[in-house]
Amino acid sequence: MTAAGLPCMLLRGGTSKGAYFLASDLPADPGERDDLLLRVMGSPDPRQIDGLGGGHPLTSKVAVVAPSEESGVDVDYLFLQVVVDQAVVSDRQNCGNILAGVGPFAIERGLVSVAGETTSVRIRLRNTGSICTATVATPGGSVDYDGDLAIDGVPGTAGAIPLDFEEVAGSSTGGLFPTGNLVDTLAGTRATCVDGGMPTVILRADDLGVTGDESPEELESDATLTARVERIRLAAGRAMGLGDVADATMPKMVLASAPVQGGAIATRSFIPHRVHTSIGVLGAISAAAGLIPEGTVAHDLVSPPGSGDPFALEHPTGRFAVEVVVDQAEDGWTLTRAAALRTARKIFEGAVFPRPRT
Ligand code: NQM
Repeated sequence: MTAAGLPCMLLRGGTSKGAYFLASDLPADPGERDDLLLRVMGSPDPRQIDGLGGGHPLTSKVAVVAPSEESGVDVDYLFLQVVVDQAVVSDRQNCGNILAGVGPFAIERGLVSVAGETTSVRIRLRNTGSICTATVATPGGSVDYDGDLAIDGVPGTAGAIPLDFEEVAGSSTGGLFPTGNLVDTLAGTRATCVDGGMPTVILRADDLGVTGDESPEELESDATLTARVERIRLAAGRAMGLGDVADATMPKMVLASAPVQGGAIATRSFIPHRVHTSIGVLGAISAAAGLIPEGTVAHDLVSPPGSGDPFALEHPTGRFAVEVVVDQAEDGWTLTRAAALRTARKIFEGAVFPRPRT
């Protein structure tokens, strides 16, 4: 007997792709919900052949959206990373790329009314409690996905969705520099631990014996390198107050090197076991925040942008420019501004038929 179909929308959000659901269409119990989502996405299976997932962490993502009960907030967004090859669904990290599709989804599902040519959607990121205001083009009363913004890592162009973040610094760990230091030595390697919405560890590519312009495949196939990065990550998890991160999808590990395409820095990001084909949104904001202050591990590699210009992070498929302002206050470092431009695309809307329980 075929199980009932589940209302679902598939959207590209930034450089990721995910299944978007109304919370009211999913079981309220997290265990039951996660079991259902594993079957929807086709995990665990390296190819996710029996589900919606695309066999890579960047295409194995879920957004759960609900009207918010909080005044001044339109919708609550819970991000769930469905691990490709393990029966694991994790709510321990945010995702700023999938976030780009939340405003359009909320408008399409009638949770937010169209306000005019553009509609601002104030979103609570339930994974960490942060807030983001997303601005969606809504000419003629409905979401317009088309436009002329190209983002590297996505073919063609689409309509810009500005994302403006609040309360992201330290949202998983309690501080922008959660160890209290700008540089730590972790498993024998210099590192900057930073949390600008995504717990992130910055390493110098040259300290790890690589140039930093390798492809994701080259980095992933270097067993000595990946084992060393993982040792540093486990030490960083403890140092950042995240505990044992062996099964967690963060902190992210960013290898920094001198820019080669006119950006401020070159990056390769382990997320944490596959290497990102570009870089995450909050990952990029966190990395920028951990590179800008003098004294951080790779600050001397940064080619500073002109005054008022965004901070462009080079990555394997191009560049991603973020607006990040970091200030030093009496009680420590603060993230005064965190913003980025993304696009989203509605790909499919209908019902998904989860694989039955085995
Ligand atoms: O850092 C991938 C992505 C992400 C996360 C990851 C993201 C973010 O590109 O905000 O967007 O690091 O797992 O979707």
